[in-house]
Amino acid sequence: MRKAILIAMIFALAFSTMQVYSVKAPETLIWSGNVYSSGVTTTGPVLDAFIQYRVVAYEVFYYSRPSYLAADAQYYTTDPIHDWTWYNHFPAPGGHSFLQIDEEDVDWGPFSNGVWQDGGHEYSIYYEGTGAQITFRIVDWIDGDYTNNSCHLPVEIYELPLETGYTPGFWKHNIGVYLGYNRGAYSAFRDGTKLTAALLEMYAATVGVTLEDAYAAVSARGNREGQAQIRADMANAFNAAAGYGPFIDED
Ligand SMILES: [Ca+2]
Repeated sequence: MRKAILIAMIFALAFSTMQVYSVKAPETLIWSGNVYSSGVTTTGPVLDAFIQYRVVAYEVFYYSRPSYLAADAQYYTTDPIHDWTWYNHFPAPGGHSFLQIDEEDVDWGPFSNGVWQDGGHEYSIYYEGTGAQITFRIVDWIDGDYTNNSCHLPVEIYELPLETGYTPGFWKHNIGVYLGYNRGAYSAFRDGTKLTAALLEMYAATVGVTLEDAYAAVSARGNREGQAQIRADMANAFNAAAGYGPFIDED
């Protein structure tokens, strides 16, 4: 009898451990590269359209090597210190970022100071693929002179865990394909399973909406809070119906 209880406990423990483990599925590193302060473009891999990835930028470069004046993905210092720990910092001028993606500025978030081993000057964003190669470049917003620059920023791209949900843009595209609003093909989930009309009909039935109404919700226009919430709520209702968690909403 005791043995039976012990076995039951072991099974219960194993099951609960598995459950916890499945929630903490890891991200997968799919690419790493360097972006040089010479201003040349670094081309990364093709990233699937409407699929979120995490992009991480590390370290610092010199926007004026002779003076040891450094910048990272988003911030720069005017203190000529040859060190990871800066005594002052300013955001890139004009709302820009030093490290751009697809030739556009990125909001890399709050300042991060200190040695790279402790995560200093490390920045991370979620990026939705476009079906094209992602590109990176450093823009020197300080003196515009690339001949006095030195060093590079390492960059990494991670695929998100399989249970992560999909964005309003993903559902808008695929429901749009179903309704004939978009030319183009159905997307695949991260595990490679391709969406179909039958799957979309099943998700809509589970959510309790028509695909026309779902489309209207995920494409709710405007940037006001209420409309973003409508888009997010409908996307996450479809995510749940498809067996996924919520998408990562950075707003
Ligand atoms: Ca420079």
